[in-house]
Amino acid sequence: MISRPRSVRRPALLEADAPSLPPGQFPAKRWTVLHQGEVPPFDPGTWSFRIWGLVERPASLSWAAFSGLPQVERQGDLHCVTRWSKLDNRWLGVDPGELSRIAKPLAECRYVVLHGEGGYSANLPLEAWLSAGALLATHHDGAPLRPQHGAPLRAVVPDRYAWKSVKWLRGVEFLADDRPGFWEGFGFSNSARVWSEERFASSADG
Ligand SMILES: Nc1nc2c(c(=O)[nH]1)N[C@H]1C(S)=C(S)[C@@H](COP(=O)(O)O)O[C@H]1N2
Ligand SMILES: [Mo]
Repeated sequence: MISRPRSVRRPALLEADAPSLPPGQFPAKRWTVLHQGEVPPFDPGTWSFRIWGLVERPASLSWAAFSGLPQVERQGDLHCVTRWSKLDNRWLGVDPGELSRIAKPLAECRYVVLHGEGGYSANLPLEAWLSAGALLATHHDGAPLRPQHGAPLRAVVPDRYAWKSVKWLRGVEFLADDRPGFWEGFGFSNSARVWSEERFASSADG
């Protein structure tokens, strides 16, 4: 699969305003809230984070244990397929590689499925999950995530459309073969790369 180059023709004014704007997106003035269903409650006493599938050591971490993992700060934009982009975010959270260090994915593992509260999910190649600035975020711009934005934990995958940035993240499943998540099963792109505008499913989708 060949991605289109990053430079895309767009009006000079827009480019100056938002140098990190992918094709077909506009910068949101406010941070939109977008999701299926209700905002789930968070109880730190019963919350757990599961790592399972094709791993040597499946794990279930309490909120206390998860909070003890090393944290990193990372910039990353959210690009919704409905065309708004939330730019200039400073996230704090856990590097996805940390989960691999804990659970040790087997050699044949090639994909992950990110599982949110209540059955929402999104799939990614393992490679994409472990690179490109992805993060398991607990904080945004210096403050804990707000409930409607995924507290206590959300995925941030800046170079894929934001439906892959699963809010209320409760686990990661490691797989040998790809398996579509929630929107990928509804005609949206499986790969969902933002910079090559992979919005909808097509034969070139991978
Ligand atoms: N659990 C869950 N995560 C989700 C969604 C959802 O419906 N459920 N919607 C996705 C979509 S389509 C977008 S655009 C972003 C929006 O994130 P925000 O509400 O923090 O802006 O969340 C993503 N993560
Ligand atoms: Mo979205």
